[in-house]
Amino acid sequence: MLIEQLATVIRLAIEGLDAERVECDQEEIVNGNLIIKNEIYKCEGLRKLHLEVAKTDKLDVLHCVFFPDFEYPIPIFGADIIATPQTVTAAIVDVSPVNECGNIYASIEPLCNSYNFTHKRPLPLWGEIFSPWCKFQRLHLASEQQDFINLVNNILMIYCDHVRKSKRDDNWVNNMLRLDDQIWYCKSQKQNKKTLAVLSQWFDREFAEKYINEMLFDIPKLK
Ligand code: BLA
Repeated sequence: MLIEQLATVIRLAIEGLDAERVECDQEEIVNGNLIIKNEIYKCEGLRKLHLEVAKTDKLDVLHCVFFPDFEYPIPIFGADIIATPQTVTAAIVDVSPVNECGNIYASIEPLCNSYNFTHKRPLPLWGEIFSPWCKFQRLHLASEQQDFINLVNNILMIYCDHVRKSKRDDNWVNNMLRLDDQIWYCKSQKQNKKTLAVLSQWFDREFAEKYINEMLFDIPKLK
């Protein structure tokens, strides 16, 4: 199944970064038919690598964001998959730019341009945080689901190489601009009403909002 296979691809990438697991309060949430599993890691260059897999009888979700340490010239990796028992209604992957994040797009652009999916979807307005090579589509065909797994794997190979090679930037202005870009990324993601809508079906509104603000898109702290 797509979500399990993607989770495996992401975990292998995390292992390749020698990331350290960080304990969190909500490693497993069970609520009736709903099971959510959260894994959080950190490594040099990334303040938080978050993989979440949520399963219900109606909807499966994979949510993943690698948030950089803003003192490193590293972009944000993000992926989100929404699947019903019938099909994959949304599959999105992107390496989202921040100020001065090196020349990673020289490799990301040709890779992403070599994949063409048949059921493309338009990004919402808040999606301006994504790079021009962001992929967002439905995946009805098994062959396209496999293509998507290969694409994510290839993107992560480029991204993780970039993380391993990145050195701390001692230019204060660059660091502050990257901090600002990451805050803007989180704020924009919070404009996605669909995340809150689904979480509010699973939990009460207060918990859903806290989960979005503290677990999914917490803002980096100034050091
Ligand atoms: C869309 N996100 C969605 C949808 C749902 C969720 C139900 C609508 C699916 C559809 O239109 O077919 C729900 N996503 C969740 C929930 C979680 C989640 C509940 O991650 C977590 C528990 N969203 C992200 C990340 C990205 C992202 C990291 O969390 C991208 C890197 C993107 N999700 C994203 C986008 C849409 C979406 C662009 C489409 C929004 C739209 O069409 O308006």
